[in-house]
Amino acid sequence: TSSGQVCKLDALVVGAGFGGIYMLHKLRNDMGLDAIGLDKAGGVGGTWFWNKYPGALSDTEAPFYQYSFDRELYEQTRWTSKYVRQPEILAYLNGVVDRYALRQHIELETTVTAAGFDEATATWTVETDRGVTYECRFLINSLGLLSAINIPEFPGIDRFAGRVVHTAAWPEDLDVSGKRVGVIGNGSTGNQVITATAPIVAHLTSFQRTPQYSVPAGNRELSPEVLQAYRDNFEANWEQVRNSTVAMGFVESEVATFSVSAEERERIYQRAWDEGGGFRFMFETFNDVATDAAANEEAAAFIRRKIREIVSDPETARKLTPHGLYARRPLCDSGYYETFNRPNVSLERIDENPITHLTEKGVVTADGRLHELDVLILATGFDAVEGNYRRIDIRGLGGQRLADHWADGPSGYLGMVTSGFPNMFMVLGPQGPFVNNPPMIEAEVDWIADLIGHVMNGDARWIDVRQESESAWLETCSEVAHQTLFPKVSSWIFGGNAPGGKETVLFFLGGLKDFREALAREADQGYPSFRSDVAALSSV
Ligand code: FAD
Ligand code: NA7
Repeated sequence: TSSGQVCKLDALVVGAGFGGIYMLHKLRNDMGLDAIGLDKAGGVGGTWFWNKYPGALSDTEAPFYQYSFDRELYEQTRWTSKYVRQPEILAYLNGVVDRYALRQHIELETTVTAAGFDEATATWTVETDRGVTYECRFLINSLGLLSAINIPEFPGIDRFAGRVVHTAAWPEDLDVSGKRVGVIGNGSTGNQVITATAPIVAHLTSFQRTPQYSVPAGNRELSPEVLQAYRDNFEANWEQVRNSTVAMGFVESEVATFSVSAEERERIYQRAWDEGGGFRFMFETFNDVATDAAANEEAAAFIRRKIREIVSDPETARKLTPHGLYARRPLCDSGYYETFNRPNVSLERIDENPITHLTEKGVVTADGRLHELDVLILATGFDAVEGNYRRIDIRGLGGQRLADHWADGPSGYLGMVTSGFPNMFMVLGPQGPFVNNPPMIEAEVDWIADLIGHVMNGDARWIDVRQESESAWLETCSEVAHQTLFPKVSSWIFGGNAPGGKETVLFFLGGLKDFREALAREADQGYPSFRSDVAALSSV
């Protein structure tokens, strides 16, 4: 395709990560549609193409951080460790693209800049930075929920003579060995990059704004016997995943924290600590850690005691110790707190002593100290869920802009469609479930494909979700969220972490089982939440 060209298609899939790849496979290979994929990246893989920082690792366990729609593919996949390292996931997704002959149907280094819907022709016209225009009936955005990078403003950052890198745009040529490195941010990513780089750099300074609760990942090699057991139990395991809450491949606890003795609690926390895994610690120990403040405090206090035991310098331990609720995405690590016992690692609490500016030589904090650096790593996260949508000029019925429709915050019925934008779908859009992503992506893509099939088999040219259904779903998501402790703590789960963003309900926190039931209800009843260009969808 060359500049000025107009390319006509049945469907266009934007984004070539876990979501976009499966969507494209579904549309092309199962439904026989003329569909292509686009991605602004130089390769497929989405998250796993971009996040090449040292230490990048899944925090879903390997057997469940993959697709389940093709058993043969599952049987062939040979993960080497309990959590999967970024290069292995990237290789896996490249393998998937080749297995289903999708590569020649994905245009890379192509950014979608605008998309507008024409009611008269029921066509989306999609503009790209390459000057190529795509015209399609169905537009499926799979733009990623943790993809639009967040770069906060630090005065003088342009003057800094060293390198500034964001973890999610990690340059392949960057080797931090022997360098003086600063890391801003200590979320899941900061935790990983700090732990992985500390042993190889000359000096590492962690600029920490908020201390975090983290438990060991317990990462270990997966033996052929263990992998075989997962293959042998394929059906039962995935059935369990799809009918669970966080869909992580373990059985969530049904035991309340205070229903057992203090000794028994300690034993259960310790067992989870030894087994490893952040989601396990939060959801496999007791059923109320994420919902009851007193139960949450018991789990948090256990982690705080561990920090005091692990970190030898009491002042460093104090700086690393979080207070308050344990209610962000639960972290796990490969020796994060231990890293601060290293002589070449220092910790600056920038809540107590903020960064004022950068000079040519490094970062200056409020106490006047200059922290000289060769490389500054921004592990400052993402403009979650909505970020990439806001970067495209999307216009629906009557020329309405998505930015205006989402003026009070992003909204998506069942996380996948938004009113006034007919025949447009979102994979992992706003108010989808907050769970392990591959099984939820499969649930969403299958549902979108079914709905597209339903429209194609009928008389309607387009379908559009009713505003009242979208509003009701948002209300449900808000109610469910407020039954948990998550909204009481600021984090990307509720947005507002990126400049200009505001806190809003971005997820359905009711789990995958309930979400899948909502999808099935909508489809089984003939899509009552939708209207179409003919009177009602049920008449198509
Ligand atoms: P992505 O993989 O983010 O792909 C979206 C793609 O859209 C990107 O390649 C982007 O370039 C492209 N794109 C965006 N806008 C445009 C545009 N305008 N034009 C063209 N292309 C565009 N989830 C889990 O469930 N378990 C984990 O253990 C886990 N670990 C993670 C670790 C890290 C470091 C990160 C960052 C995320 C992790 N996630 C994890 C979340 C992860 O993003 C999802 O699991 C999954 O990879 C999302 O796939 P996706 O296809 O929806 O989006
Ligand atoms: P997160 O979890 O959003 O973490 C971002 C980190 O960056 C966190 O420590 C922030 O501190 C810090 N941050 C952000 N902005 C600033 C500014 N302006 N100044 C100082 N520090 C700042 O992103 P991650 O990439 O770690 O993880 C996101 C998800 O991706 C993760 O859950 C995995 O699923 C993969 P704060 O805590 O806000 O004070």
